[in-house]
Amino acid sequence: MFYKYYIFIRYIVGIYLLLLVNSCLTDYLSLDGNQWHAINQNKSVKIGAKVPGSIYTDLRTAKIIPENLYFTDNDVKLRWVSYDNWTYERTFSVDSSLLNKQNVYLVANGIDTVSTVRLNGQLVGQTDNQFVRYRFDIRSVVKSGPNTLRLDFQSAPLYARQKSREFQNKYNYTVAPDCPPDQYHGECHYNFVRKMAASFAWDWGPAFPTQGIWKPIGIEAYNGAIIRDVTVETIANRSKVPVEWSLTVQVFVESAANRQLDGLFDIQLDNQQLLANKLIKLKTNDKGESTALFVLPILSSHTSIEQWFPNGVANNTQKLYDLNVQLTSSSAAPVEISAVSRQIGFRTIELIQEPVKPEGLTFYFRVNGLPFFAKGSNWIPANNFMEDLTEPYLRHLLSSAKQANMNMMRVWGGGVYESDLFYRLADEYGIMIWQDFMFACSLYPANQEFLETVRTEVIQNVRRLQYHPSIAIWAGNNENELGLASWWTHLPQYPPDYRKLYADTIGQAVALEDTTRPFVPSSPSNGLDTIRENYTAANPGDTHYGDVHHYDDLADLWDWRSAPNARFVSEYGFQSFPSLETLMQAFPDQELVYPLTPAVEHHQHKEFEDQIIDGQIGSYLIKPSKGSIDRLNDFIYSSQLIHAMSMKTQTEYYRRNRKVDDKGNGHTMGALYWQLNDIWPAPTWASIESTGKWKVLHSYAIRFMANHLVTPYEDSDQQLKIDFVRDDYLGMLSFNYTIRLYNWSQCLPVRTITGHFLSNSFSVTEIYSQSIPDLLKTVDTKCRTRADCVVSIDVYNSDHSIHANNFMLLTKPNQAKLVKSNLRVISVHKQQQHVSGRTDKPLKYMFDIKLSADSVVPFVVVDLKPKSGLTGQFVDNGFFIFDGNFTATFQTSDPDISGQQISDNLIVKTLTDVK
Ligand code: BMA
Repeated sequence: MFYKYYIFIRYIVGIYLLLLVNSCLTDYLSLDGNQWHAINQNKSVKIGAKVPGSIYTDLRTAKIIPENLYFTDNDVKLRWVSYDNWTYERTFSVDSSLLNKQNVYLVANGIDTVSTVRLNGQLVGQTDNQFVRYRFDIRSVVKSGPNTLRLDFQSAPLYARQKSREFQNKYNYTVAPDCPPDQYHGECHYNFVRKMAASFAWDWGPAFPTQGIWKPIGIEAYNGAIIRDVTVETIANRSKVPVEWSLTVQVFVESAANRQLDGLFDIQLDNQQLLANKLIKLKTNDKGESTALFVLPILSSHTSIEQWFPNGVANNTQKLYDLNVQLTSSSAAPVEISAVSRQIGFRTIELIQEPVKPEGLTFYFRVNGLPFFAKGSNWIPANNFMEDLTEPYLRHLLSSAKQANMNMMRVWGGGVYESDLFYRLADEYGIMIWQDFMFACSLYPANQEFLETVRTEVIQNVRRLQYHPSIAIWAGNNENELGLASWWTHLPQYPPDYRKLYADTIGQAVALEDTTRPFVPSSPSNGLDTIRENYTAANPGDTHYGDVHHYDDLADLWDWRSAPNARFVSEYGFQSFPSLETLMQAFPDQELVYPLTPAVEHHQHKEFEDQIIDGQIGSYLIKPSKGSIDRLNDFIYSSQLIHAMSMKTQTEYYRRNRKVDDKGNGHTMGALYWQLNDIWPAPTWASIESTGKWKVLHSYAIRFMANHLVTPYEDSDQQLKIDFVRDDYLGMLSFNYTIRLYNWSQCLPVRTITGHFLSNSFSVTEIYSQSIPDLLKTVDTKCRTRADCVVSIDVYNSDHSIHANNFMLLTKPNQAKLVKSNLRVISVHKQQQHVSGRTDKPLKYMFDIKLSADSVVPFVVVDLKPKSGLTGQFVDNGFFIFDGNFTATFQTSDPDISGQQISDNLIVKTLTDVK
């Protein structure tokens, strides 16, 4: 206690002394805002512009291009924007105090992408990597009076084409692939420009190859030095109870090149002083960088640290601590202070790859020493125009992931390293991040110039993001090792180029910058076994090792046996159509008919995929007939059910398959479906539409990713088996189960079977096994065939604090003897209690929607009429009504929505409504 006071008093005295000698903060002049102009090459267009921003949104604001950039084929119609070369320009003036500083730098956190930077007509630098922060020395150029900053951009697709040509001329080979499939309406050679690959189009999104200043830009001026980044390592001493931690803090400092400086460092954790006035002699390298490293023990007698856990794991707390680091440049006159603040979490993370019999290695994560099953999805860029991405929308996406019981999300390699806000929200919501480096579905050049810019990109982004407790793993790229083994096998240069990039450049940089996390060279990869095979495995999708991506659109998608018995499935998916409400944002009403029109097909980038969706609907459900908007709605409804059921089938299997059988099958410890979010209104793999609306899949994910899952399945010899999966660490518990067999035509079960079982923490337990024909025989005429009946299962623990339920179909729905039930809405009521989060989170208002039916009703979808103007989500969807009643929940953050409005706009749909 006394020590605490001593440190505190010393700190206060220190600050006072500093102020006495006239200290000041380093200067920062922001150049963000709307004082910019954008001008095209022939100067026919000159408009006001905004930073951070991009040319498309600036032209939209100026009303030169339409408001709705994602409308029908605007992606193609507006491509001229990206073929022009744009100039961004603004004037500004500076204070004389800034001019007198020894170091004056223009710092651009993100330039998109290829530009020449001039200040007052003088060249100060060039940029060619969207993912890199640039720092240009402008001390001798900046002046009093008006200054003019000008960035001359080059068209990114034209630059990429030119770079690819130059590469071919110089090295005599091309770097595959050249151009995307025609259906993408995309641009070629994204591998030759360090820019969001998906901005050249993807199989789920349009090409909008932007130009502009996409992150903050400004002038930093100081005499001493500034803190650029802070990285941390939290090391647990688990032999002590409570666990004692040591915190390693590395401070990255910038100043002029090759300078010696005295730096006084202060570090606080949640206002507790961990380090006071520590003098470090700093020496910058020729890039002007230096570091200071501190190892700070946190004794439990001082502070008892609460560990950070992912969503739903162990005690499920995402405790964050404020880490404040301050550097006082005492050799500067007057004394200067640079201070940064980071929110950190205390946790350890490990990737376990240990041999298993008969073949292979495990591949799973341990957080704070506990194994957890990674449940989640893949993240794509949420907008082509990052300036359009708002905090409420990001919160909506990440909190929706949390609500669906996800604990991990993969930031896929064809997008961007996401914003600081994105990772802060992931920290807050407990979503662990599998972070790809931004390389996807392509080979890349490996000449010196390219490797150098990648090295800078990796170092900067790892240092920027490293302190986030949410980040679990770094991965070199998306599917490039797979491509090397499967598609791009023809050139001897490719494997060595691949190794230069992912092993020698990215892998080595990560190893130096972040010792706290694992690195895998690619996704999918065989993990350690890929490295044993010199980074280019013959079969990177080997299910005995590492992670796999699994797509088989033509398979029997509702049969778990179509899924691979793999260690970790980091991608699996199927497409569906977004709701009418979302489609209406992109298409005029006359296009909203079934079969699909060419205008709607324009947003389908995957060849034959609409026919495949149709085929899958025909195989399980009822194919909608031709017609207007209602028939299209039938098709949307059906496509979303196929989608939700196929992801349910696979995910439940992956979770059951954690259990190892006597042949050594099992060990699955991760399931991240493809994909969480969308970029525009289109048929894609997403569970959340581009308007933020949940598809049926998202509601299903809440259940199939819940910590307690009861999962029925049919095994060989028509055996019905039911497993109970527990992801909690609550110890041995006792549970009861109730299995009900229903005839489709009535609400009372024709047979009820009960039982109980014990299961332990983090386990998979088989709770029931019975031959389906034998089971049906026991109810005689009520379930003469499989088509007559359906099964529901409930599991409870003794105090009912844990409840899981599920259903099991005994035939495909289109073979089942469904009856048209009298399905009706009984009432819509606002719940008295709102789900409130902390003050920084929006309130959620909940409504109960009571439904009633006279027989079993499968796949009930509740929705609001398009154009209702009401925003929110139905939490349950695609549900079954077994015993005549069901209460669905609607949640919204809009306090003004009333039960009556919901009731007036409610649409309830089931399978027998499809015409
Ligand atoms: C995967 C991804 C993406 C793609 C998705 C769907 O392989 O890595 O490149 O969008 O499949 O095809």
